[in-house]
Amino acid sequence: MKKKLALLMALVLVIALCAPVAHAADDGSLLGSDSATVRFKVGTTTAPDGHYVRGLQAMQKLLEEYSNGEMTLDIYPNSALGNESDMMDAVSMGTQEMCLVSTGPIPSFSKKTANWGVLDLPYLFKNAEQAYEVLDGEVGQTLLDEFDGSGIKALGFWENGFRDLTNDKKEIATPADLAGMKIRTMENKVHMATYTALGANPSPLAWGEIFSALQQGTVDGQENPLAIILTAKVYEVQHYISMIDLFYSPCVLMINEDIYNGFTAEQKEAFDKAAEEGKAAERAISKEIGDSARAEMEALGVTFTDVDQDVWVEAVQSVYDDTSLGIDQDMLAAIQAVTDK
Ligand code: EAX
Repeated sequence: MKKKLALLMALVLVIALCAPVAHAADDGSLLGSDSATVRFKVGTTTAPDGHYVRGLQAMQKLLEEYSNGEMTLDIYPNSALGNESDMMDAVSMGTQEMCLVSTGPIPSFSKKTANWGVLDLPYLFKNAEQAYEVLDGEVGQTLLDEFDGSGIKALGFWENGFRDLTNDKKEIATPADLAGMKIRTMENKVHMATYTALGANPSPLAWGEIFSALQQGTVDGQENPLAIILTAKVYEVQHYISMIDLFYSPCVLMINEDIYNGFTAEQKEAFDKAAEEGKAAERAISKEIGDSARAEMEALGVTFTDVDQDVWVEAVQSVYDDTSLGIDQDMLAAIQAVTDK
């Protein structure tokens, strides 16, 4: 009997050792199973407990499952592989396999991707469902296809979220309260034009540089979805949050184009399926973190201000008329056909 039990325990141990297990490494990366032979380094600028990384972990698991353990992701959070525009360059050149980045740097990536600026317009979508309808539909596919031949295969729209405003000076309820304040924006000209229209002084910076800028007071505020503000601990240095929901911010999963085009039919099927289901998982996690973020930060002493968004919508209308921004009007009309329904 004892012998049988010992044998059983030995068997359980062997199975446990062979089972693919993802694990965290000393450098903060979240590596896939050791046994996988086809591995992709994927970078994000966001925190390990944030929605980008948890979504990628969901994809990591699915990819291992669908490829029967052959393929995996090695996830590098917190800008460990560089800022978003550097990672896009690295993926296009093949020195990094994958990244999950916000759309902020995309319009300045290439001539063809300049028309992505339409997605950066303020108050373009009223809710996430409208955004999903557009981004998962024809307009989204047209935008993703603009990457063809660039070295990057853009796979799909994951979620960053609606962007709200933080600062450490005072409650901000109207654009007038923002007058002259220095606000960190993404390195994106439509976002910068929007803050200029609101009367603020936009200061474009890569995400990795903003924490110290906020701490040292070289900028007064910044904007990001609540899920990012919470998981990146921005609330430690910014004690006021205004619920302006100014932009809906998607993020995009990217892989080096040669790697993607070199997949066998089976690898492509496994990868596409894991990426598509990873996207759905990530959007759900984004909602879950976002929904509880306000209460969590209120409990930590952050002051939230609900604003009359109509006043803000009105204040940014000039951005829609600014022809110097090169907004693709046909694409805007196609998006508004959905959002005006
Ligand atoms: O992609 O730069 C930003 O504000 C982004 O929201 C962040 O890096 C996540």
